[in-house]
Amino acid sequence: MQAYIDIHPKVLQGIRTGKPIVALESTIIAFGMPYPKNVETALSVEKIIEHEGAIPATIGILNGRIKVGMKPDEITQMASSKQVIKVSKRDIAFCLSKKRIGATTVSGTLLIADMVGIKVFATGGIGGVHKNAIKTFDISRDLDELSTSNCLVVSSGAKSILDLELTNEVLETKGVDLIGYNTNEFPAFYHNHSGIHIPYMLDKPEEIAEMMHIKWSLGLRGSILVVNPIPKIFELDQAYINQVIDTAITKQEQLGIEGKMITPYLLNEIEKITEGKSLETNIQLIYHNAKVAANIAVAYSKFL
Ligand code: PSU
Ligand code: MN
Repeated sequence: MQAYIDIHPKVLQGIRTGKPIVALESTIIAFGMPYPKNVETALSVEKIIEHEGAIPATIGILNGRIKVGMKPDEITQMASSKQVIKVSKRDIAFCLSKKRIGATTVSGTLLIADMVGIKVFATGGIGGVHKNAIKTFDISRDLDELSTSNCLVVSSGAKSILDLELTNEVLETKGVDLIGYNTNEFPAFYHNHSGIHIPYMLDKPEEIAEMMHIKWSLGLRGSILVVNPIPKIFELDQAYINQVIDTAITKQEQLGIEGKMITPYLLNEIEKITEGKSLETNIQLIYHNAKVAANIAVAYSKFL
């Protein structure tokens, strides 16, 4: 394994000594935001995690190596490249063998975090069941990887580019623990009103840490999804953003954008239509998720 993975010395030391670590994905950097805002955001997210007393570990692929804990110049290299592969499980070996730059999705990052033993991961939104999945079969690998990896993921739910009801059904089928952080409603990323009820709500990192400990002590394999609402002041109007999303999906279908480029296309299009408003929201909720994830990692470190 070591032949293909570089773990940043700080992260490695943290893993060995049971320090709090928070994994971060890189698809959000390469495909979720424009350059140079993506670099700025990625570095600020790391600062927030450090400020809360945890070690950030941005994960991606460079020069034929999986990087766990990318350095600022590596983040910048990925963020400014136009030749990046979006990496989930099936892309890892190809990307390494061809020494391409690979940005890991939630699923790719989860898989790698699990390989090296990182237990907490912060992201923006997870992938899920796409709106017309009944015809296209388009269901994100994220849901499968959530069911097989053993990690705690903090996200702001998922965007309504997805069918959030069906996404929740699949999360249940796959046995992914779902906890609302201070909420009983599944957040819809840009706003907090999906109408989907979450039975379990917790509001203290210590309570969540205890749940992690109990679940994995019992050998109950799989991840825990903590959904964290975006702070009210940053919420976008529900009717407005839903209309923007519909416009973006119509355009994507007309252009025949397919497969794994659908999500990046929609994110980009939404940003264009909202003239950057969606990007600002996106950045704020990632900051918030990073903070909550770091707090949970710190609370969980007493079990390590
Ligand atoms: N949803 C977002 N922002 C993102 C993504 C999804 O709101 O940046 C990215 C994540 O990396 C996620 C991936 O894991 O897209 C899912 O892609 P797909 O739908 O192709 O599985
Ligand atoms: Mn897909």
